[in-house]
Order: sequence, then structure tokens, then C-alpha cells
Amino acid sequence: MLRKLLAILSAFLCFGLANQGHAEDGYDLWLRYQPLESATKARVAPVLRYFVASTDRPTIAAAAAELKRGLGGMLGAVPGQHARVDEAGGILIATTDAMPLDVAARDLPRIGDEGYAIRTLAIEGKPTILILANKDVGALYGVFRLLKLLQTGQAIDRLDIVDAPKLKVRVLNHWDNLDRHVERGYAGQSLWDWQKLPLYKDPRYTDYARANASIGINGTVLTNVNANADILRPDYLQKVKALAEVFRPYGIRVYLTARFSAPIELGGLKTADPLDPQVRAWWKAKIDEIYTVIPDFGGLLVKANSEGQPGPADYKRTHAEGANMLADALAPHHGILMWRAFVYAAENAEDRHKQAYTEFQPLDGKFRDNVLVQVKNGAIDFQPREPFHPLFGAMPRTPLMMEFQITKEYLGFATHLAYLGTMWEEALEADTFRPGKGSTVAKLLETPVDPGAATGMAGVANIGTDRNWSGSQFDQANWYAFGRFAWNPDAGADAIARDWAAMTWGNDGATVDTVVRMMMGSREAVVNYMTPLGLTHQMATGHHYGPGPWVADLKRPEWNPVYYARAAPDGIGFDRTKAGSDALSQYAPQVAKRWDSLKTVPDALLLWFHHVPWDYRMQSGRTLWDELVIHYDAGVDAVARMQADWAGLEARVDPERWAQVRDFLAIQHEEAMWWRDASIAYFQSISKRPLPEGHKPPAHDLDYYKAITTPYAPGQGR
Ligand code: BDP
Repeated sequence: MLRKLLAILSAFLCFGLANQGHAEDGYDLWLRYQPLESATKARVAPVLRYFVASTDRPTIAAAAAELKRGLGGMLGAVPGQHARVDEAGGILIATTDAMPLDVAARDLPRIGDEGYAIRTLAIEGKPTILILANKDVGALYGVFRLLKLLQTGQAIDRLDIVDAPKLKVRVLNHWDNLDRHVERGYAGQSLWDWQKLPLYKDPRYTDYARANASIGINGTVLTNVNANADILRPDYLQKVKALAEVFRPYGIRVYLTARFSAPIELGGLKTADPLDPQVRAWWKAKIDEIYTVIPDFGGLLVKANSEGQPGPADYKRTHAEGANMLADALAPHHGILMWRAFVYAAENAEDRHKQAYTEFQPLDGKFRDNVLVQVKNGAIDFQPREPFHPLFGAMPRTPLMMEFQITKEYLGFATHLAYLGTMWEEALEADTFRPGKGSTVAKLLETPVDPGAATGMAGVANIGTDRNWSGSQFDQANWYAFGRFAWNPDAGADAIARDWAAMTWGNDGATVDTVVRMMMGSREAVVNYMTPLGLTHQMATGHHYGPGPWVADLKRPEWNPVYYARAAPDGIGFDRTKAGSDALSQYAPQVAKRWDSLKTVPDALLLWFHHVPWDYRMQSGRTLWDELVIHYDAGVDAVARMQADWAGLEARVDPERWAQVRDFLAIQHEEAMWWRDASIAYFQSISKRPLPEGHKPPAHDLDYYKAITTPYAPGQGR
């Protein structure tokens, strides 16, 4: 083997150190590469002083650059790049084509195209860390893993790690419009500066790619699902190409959203009927053109016949007919078509919870293998808590991918601290019982419906031009966690939070414990002060900022909060049992049975599935009304605890980021009170019950809360 190593030559690149010359403002995300403490440094430095890369291809060059940046920051000295590992030991980044090593051959089939093995060994007596992959991108992921080990203070002297992603398509969905407005974005404008592209490639695009690669994200849909056909024009494609070039070394493919009526808008055709030969020919030519410009283009994402978007139903065709037309045109290029199952129709009186299932389930088996039907985690819409979507497990012959929303449209925007890892873990761990026990949502996502069929996960991005990328320091954790769950849907929210906290805030035990404690309770706090006990969609109209439980005047019934809570003198909640909308029948019998019975339905989903009297006795022995009030207060109290926890970290965290979090928590506390007071004022006007002892009345009367307007809320008027 030594012979082979001796043959390797590569250039020595020198990079400046990370994190120098500017105060911390969150720009560096979890890739801060802060100096290690001296004892650790002394221990690890000898083996990290040099590295050898098996090729100088762009992805390996990116891996080497990251290693230099990371080790430079952590050790205070940029590692030297050697041509031969036997000179001094060190880190060896090797891909099997460039360097057929026998040492780790047993791992190779397991790690596939994107996985890696990391092993500590001695080569010619020299201590070496081998990062081995079949493909360059695996080596890049391996380098990020090694850097994470160091950032989180793990020992590196006996490494034996083998890891590979469990899903193939791991994509961000940017809801970015071409005018740079980000739909449901709370972090500034769209990163994509269409005016300056393709000639000016903002260095930020590279940092975006680094961050994504560090968590294994391998694709990005650049444009909004509420699509503009213009993105498919030749001039825009040149700009997209420029972004693809920046992202390519980082293993990230670009995808675009396709407006279903583009053949009419761009092609001048009279129809967009998917069975029309001219329409099919137009799409085929358009997709061929895209691949001429961007040979590794990932594919298309479509929102059709939903919330006013055009689609195949306009021509009395099914979702499968629409999707397959595009999938057929993408297939020769190995492109993927992501087709969203987020549909509900104005003219349909059926419970909104049921509509996507009603429309999609009968199409099981009718989609091509390169179609991924993209299903939101719950049947309504990214609420703080929803039961898992009934389509999971109900379409065994159709590739389904998960769609999570990273941006917090319904969880208080950027200023509320809500770690979504726990929410996603809850959805992924849910047992669908299809076909039998143990069929969790995660397992279904991971198992291709046919050998070679696509698998995947999408996350609606929370990224924009704000210095800290996500609108708040803690929202970075949601971007981070999404990548980790897309890589491994069986991952744990707590472990992910721990890694993120150590990398983002500092690797001392007290800081990490406090930050993780805040994160792990944060989503439940939001559920409690916004929509406790299975209530849902109580947000104000349009922008969804603040409470609006009384809203009843919107055009479509299911846009009104009153549609979901159904508060009336006899009680509250949406009856989805047989006596009601019977949405429960869309789940496997074991699941339906559990949720159908008032004895076994968890409190957290009670009002999602049942309409119950205000005086109904809960498991706790208290009445539903009392329990509701107690939950609102528990939410507010949890925010106060986060404030106290954070106050205790002042001396341990850099001042700029610390102060921002402190101020955002203050906003959150104020708004949690607003949610609590407004909700209690409204529901009490119907329940006519006194508040339980020790719980104070809302600060104002109901009319006061109804009169609040928030013209500055992001998303207003769009
Ligand atoms: C809802 C958003 C809306 C999106 C829609 C979707 O309010 O802005 O267009 O989802 O997912 O949550 O298509």
C-alpha cells in the first residue's frame, strides 16, 4: 500500500484562519472551529498536523480546504498537505478509485456512493486517521464528521466509524420568489441574487454549500412551490447554472419548481393538458434544454391543483398523469420529480384532514419510480403538533418523501425559540402499523418501494440574507437538525441538539446542558401557549402571526380557526371519529382504535380527534377547561424558564449573540402571554367557566385582543 501512497501528489493550498477579525454574529453557524482547549489540543495535534488527499478533484479540494479551515481554527495552525502519508502520518483522505486500499475493504459495499469510513490506524508505524469513501462526496462528508468529532470534544485515537445516509434525496425547498421575497421567510431576502448572477457569484453561496454539505444535504430546490414559469427561461437557466457550479463540489444538486401551466405561459400553447402530445413535447424539449445547461440537474418539484396553482385536474387528469408526464421527460437524465400531496379544494366540503388521502391513496402504484410524492408530516399544515399524515403507510407501491417545514410559519417566526427536532422525531417515530407493528414513518421513508426507487426528505428552508442566515441564532439548529434527520431518520433529537449546542455555543458541559434543556422543552412550550391538547390552526389570518381563534369570516371554511377548534357551549374539538368526519378510518386499525377511544387517545391529540364537553374529566382528574387553561400557563412559564436559563449563560457566551437571544426570548415571553390571554379570553366567552384557582384572568377583554392588528408582520398582504 505504501507504494500507492507514494505515488500521490497534490498541491499545497494555504487558507486564512476561520473566525478571525470579526465578532461572533452567527454567520459561521455550527462551523465556528473555535480553538480547542490546550490539553485537548496537545493530545490531538500530533496526528492532525498533516494530511494527504488522494486526488485534487474539486470535491476533494473542498474537503481539504475545509480541513485546513477547521483545523486551522481549532489548533491555531493550518495543517500541512503532504504528498505521502509515510512522511509523518496524519489524515489520509482517500477514495477507492484513486487509492484502492485493502485496509477498509469490508466497509466499502456498506458505505455506498455517499458514505464513509473513518478509522484510526498506524501506517508504516505512523499514527493515521483514514477517511475512506467510494466517491469524493463521501470523503467530504467524512471530513466534516472528523471536524465535528473535534468540535464536540470526542476522542480521536481509536476511531472506527462507518456511516452512510439512509435516504437518497435530502433537499431544502426554498420558497423563494424571483423578486427575492421569501414566502414564509423570516430571515431577510432570498440568497439568490438573480440580478447579479451569473457573473457575480456571492461568496455566501459557497458558505451555504459548506453548511449544507456539513450535514449531508445533497440538493436544493431554489424556487417557490407557488411557482413562476420564468425560472425555466434560458436567461434564468444560465443563472441557475452558475449556482449549480458553486454547489457541485459540495455534492449539492440544484432543482427547480415547475409551474404546471408553463407550456402556456412560456411555450405559447393553448393547453397544459399532460396527455396532449404538444404539451409533452414542450416539456421534453424544456427538460432536455435544462440538462444541456446543467448536466447534473436534480429534477423538478411541483405543487399542482392546490391553493390556486394550475395542475392536471384543470384538464380532468389525475395527479399521476401530471407527474408521470414530467417524470418521463426527466428519466433519461436520471432526474427526479417531486410531486406534492398538499392538496385541498375549496369546493370540497370534506374534512381538510382527509382530502389529500382521498385524492392520492387511490393512485397508489400509478406513479413512476422516479417520482417522489412529497407528503407533509401532518394532514393539515405544519402545525405545532399534528398526528402523522395518514398517507404514510397507505401507499406501499409509491415512493413517498417527507416534507418538513424548517421555517417557523406556525411556531412564532424567528423570534420564538422552538427547536423542531423533537417535533420531527415524534413524526418519524410514529408507528403507522402498515403493514404491521414497527412500521414507523422513518422505516417507510428509508425502504425503497422497488430496488433502486427514490427515497427522500425535504425541508422548507429558513434561510435568507440575514447575517445569521436563519433569522435567529436558535433557528440555525432547525436547519442543522433537518440535515441530520434527512441523513438518518432514526436519529435522536436530543443527540442532535447536543452536537449543535456544542458546536454553536461552546463545548463546555454547563453551556451544552443548559442550551439542550432549553431546546428540548421549547416546542412543547409553543404547543402549550398556542394550541394545547390537540387544538390546531388558531393563528391570525394570512401571515399567521399571533392568535386569531375567533376568526370566522374567511372565504373558505378551512381557512378559519373556528373550523378547527369548533368551540361551542357544549364543548370543544373536532370530531374525527365515525360520528364525525371519520378521518380516523384513514389510519391503520391499530392506530385508529387507539385514537378513537377517549380512554386511550393521548391528551396531546384529544381535541384533534374528539369534540368533548368543557367539564369532561381528563386523565389528570381535572376538567378539560381547567386543563386547557393550565396548559396555556405552562407554555408561558416554560418561556420564563428559558429566559432564566439563558440569563445564566451570560458569562459563557459571546455578547452579541447572547444579547440577541435574550431580547428574542423577551419578545417570545410577551407574545406567549398574548397567545395565552387572547385564547383564554375567547374560549372563556364560550365555555362560560371560571378560571381554575391560581390562574389569573387575561389582562384585557376579548375585544381588545380582537382589535389587535399587526401590519408589520412578515407575510402581510402577500
Ligand atoms: C402553507 C403556507 C403557504 C404555502 C403552502 C404550501 O401558508 O404559504 O404555499 O403551505 O405548502 O403552509 O404550499
